[in-house]
Amino acid sequence: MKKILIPLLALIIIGCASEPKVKKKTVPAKTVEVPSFNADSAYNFIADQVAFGPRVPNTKGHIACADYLIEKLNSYCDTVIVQEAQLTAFDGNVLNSKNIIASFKPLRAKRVLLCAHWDTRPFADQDSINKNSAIEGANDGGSGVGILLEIARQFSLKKPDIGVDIILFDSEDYGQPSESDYPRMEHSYCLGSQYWATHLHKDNYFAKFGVLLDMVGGENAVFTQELASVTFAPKIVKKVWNTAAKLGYGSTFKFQKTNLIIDDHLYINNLAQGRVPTIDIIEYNPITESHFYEHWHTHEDKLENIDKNTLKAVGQTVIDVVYNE
Ligand code: AHN
Ligand code: ZN
Repeated sequence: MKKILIPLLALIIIGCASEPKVKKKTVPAKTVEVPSFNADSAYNFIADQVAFGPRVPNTKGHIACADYLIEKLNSYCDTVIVQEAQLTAFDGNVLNSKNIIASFKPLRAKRVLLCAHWDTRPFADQDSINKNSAIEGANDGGSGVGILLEIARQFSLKKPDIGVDIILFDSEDYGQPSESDYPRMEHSYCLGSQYWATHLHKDNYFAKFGVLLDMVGGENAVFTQELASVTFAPKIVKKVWNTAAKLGYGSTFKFQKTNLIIDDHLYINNLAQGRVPTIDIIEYNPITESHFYEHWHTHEDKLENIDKNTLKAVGQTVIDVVYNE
């Protein structure tokens, strides 16, 4: 016993004696100050959009809202590119479309993409009345953009280390209604994102991942893990849902897998050659037949039905994800 103990003690003593007297540098745990997402501000950005009336392509409200979004993003971001395109809808109308692309640190290689559609639906085909008039689109169109404008405002006050692109896609919601006299057209939704994914605003564009926000302002909304998101970007789904849980939004972001949704993320994943694995944060409603937001494509999709708690849960989660990247 002694034979072992003595050399061991000697080793320890020598070890201690040879220890330099300078304080050891401890590697600080990676803690980043994450800005607080202001849901009142996001709500006001939705109110601003709604005040233009429906944002249906080729209408006055659409043109005026585009100017507003470009001006706002120009005031917060380093660069703004407007990608214009004439896109033919299922009914033969040519939609004068604008994808609005705003960037922080446009030259930084390490970057992420945040996106939402900004146009609104020209019909209320899920309503029982006035089916042929355009919806207000506070949630479906307004909410994702409202959150992204508030995120842009926060990033202008304190820039994240990585590059960030914010894309507001146009002509997402001019899709063919399920009951339609026109011949069936595949891929009639998401025309703006289909255009972007096949005509990238920069050659060789690449982002580590993308997050799409769609119908992110409903009262008591729940967000589940949609199939295309889980298939194309499983790690991003985990990252975002784990972040939400960490922040205390576990009852809003449910670890439940749900069916595929045809939305902008599907075209980014399918058409942009794997350059941006993208997830969709979109309300899943277990009660409605469509499983979409209860007022989806009806005239009840209006400002008074927007819930600031939902905006906060989504906005804070996305900000946290970006700052911890
Ligand atoms: C369809 O309605 C086929 N897909 C959902 C895409 C969408 C419409 N998101 C908002 N409005
Ligand atoms: Zn819609």
